[in-house]
Amino acid sequence: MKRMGLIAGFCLLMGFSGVQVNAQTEGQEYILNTESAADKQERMAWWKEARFGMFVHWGLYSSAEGEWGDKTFTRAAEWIQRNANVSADVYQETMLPKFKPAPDFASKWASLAKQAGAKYVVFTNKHHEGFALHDSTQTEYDAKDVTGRDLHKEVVEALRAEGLRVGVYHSLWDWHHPDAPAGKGAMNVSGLTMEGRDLSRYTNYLHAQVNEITDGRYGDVDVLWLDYSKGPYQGEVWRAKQLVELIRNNQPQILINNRLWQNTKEQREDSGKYWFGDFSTPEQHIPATGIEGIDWETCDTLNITWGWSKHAVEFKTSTELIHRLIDAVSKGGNYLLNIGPLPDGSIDPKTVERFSDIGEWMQINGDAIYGTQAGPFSRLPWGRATAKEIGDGGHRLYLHVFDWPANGELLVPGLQTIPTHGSVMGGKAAETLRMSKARGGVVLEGLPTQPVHDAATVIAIDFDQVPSVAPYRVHAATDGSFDLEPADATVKDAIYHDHEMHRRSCIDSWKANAEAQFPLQVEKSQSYAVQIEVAADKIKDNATFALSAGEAQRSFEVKSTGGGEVWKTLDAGSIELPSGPITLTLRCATIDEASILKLATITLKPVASTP
Ligand code: JFZ
Repeated sequence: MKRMGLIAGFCLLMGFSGVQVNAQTEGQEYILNTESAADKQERMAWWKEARFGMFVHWGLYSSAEGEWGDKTFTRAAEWIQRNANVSADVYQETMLPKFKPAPDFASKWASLAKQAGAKYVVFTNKHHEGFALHDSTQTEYDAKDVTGRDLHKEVVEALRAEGLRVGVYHSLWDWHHPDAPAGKGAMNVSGLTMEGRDLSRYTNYLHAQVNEITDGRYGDVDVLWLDYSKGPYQGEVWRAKQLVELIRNNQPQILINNRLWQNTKEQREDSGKYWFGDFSTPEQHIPATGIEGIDWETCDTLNITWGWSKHAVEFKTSTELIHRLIDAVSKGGNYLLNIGPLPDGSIDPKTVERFSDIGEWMQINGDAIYGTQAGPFSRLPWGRATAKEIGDGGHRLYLHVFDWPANGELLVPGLQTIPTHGSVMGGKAAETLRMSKARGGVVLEGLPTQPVHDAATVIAIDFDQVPSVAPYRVHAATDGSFDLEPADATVKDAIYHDHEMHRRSCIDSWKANAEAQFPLQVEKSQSYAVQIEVAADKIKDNATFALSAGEAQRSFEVKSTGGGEVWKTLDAGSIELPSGPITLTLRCATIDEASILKLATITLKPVASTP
């Protein structure tokens, strides 16, 4: 609904002034929260307890189902307006007649989230396409004007009815508004320019719509998920400071994500002042070791699109998703898992199946997720760990075992404190575990030979003190060989990438003198044959590397493998490893700058010693 008088009044009231388009970095100079760290912790408390949320991408774009004319989209189907390069007029004309939400779609979303064990839901109030689900006085491009229903209200009420916290996604871009960013540096349909556009009119509109969704007419808002900033369009271009003040004034307890700014590594690591928002938002990616000193939430897709596409048929399995939830939480983060409902708001069977599977796992193991923190291990060969304080100075570790040991025995490598009590979650009460120090850690014996759950079975172990954990070392497998993963290394002057969808974890961007150091526990001094898995391209002269451990050293060369995604295993000769806790160092001796060189696994196989 559009009421011009109200807007003018609102703008006067808010004291809107001219826009400062050049003040890209001003956001860095102020701190959004002047509250104490303790007050911030209190504000974040429910969110850190929750650990698991459901994201919903649903709007007009859902009705395109990933198809525009003869073009199809498997990825980012919510971007179809821009990616099929459709003008706002044609898009509106095509999409509005298709928008026919089912009567009870919102309660279905809420019960799916509830059943899966999610504690909060973030839904797209307005995505980049500009169509708003709430009844906006700023535009007729909203659900109320089109369908007669305030869909934002329907969703919020359905979520509250299930006891879920309410998060609202609101796009900073707008492909419908005639004054929104366009042209150079902006995310919009191509061919547009800023000519004739008045950005200050758009930021007024943005602020006014954000005010509508936070001023209390839809009750409390627990999270505001703004999206997103890039290059010249960030911070004060959105009049970020004023916007944040408006939001905090409306909802003092609200949590705001970090996307009013572009999040460079430096910005994320500037943890002393959290001007980047209340939490950081890695996307479809779980940071290898979490993010030190910052609250964060990985948002993730079931397939590779946020909005529904009938072409996105490859879904992660329920097991993969459960592992990703555990992985994020074990590193101190939250996990926000997306659904892309169908055009009428209903949910496809594959999505329902996965959320039900997660719910089934959470029924048994919720205590190992809710209210937990990052576990104390940098790496565990069989899974992950989360941690919790249990009162009276007691501590509990939850061992999430992905690969269940068939012999009833599990080594917790590096653990130096013997637990006072251990039990398998969802296991038989009668089982008693024997726990003792051995093999550089604690060995648990008497485990059931079958896992409780195929994706992950959790063992809860209790301590009457903070358990002590020795730094991680790679141990040999039962056949005596070592499998070194990129994640095992401490990397200097090269870059470690953990596994993302369709990519493998690797170390790349090697410079001369760059190093990867692997901590090993070698039982027996002997010679090992070295195999190295690489993908390499654009290498003019061969790149040369040196592998060393103590006195032993071995050099080898790497040639192009025929492409940056073409993986080959190369023999790097053999090396004599001393016994004990050792560091195996891989150093890049020479490399030319234009080279692409990715290193994945290193395998060391014992060479039968000649008598
Ligand atoms: C954004 C949206 O564009 C996307 O549709 C989805 O809503 C996701 C959760 O958030 O994705 C981004 C955000 C930032 C960049 C790219 C995609 N970026 O900075 O390049």
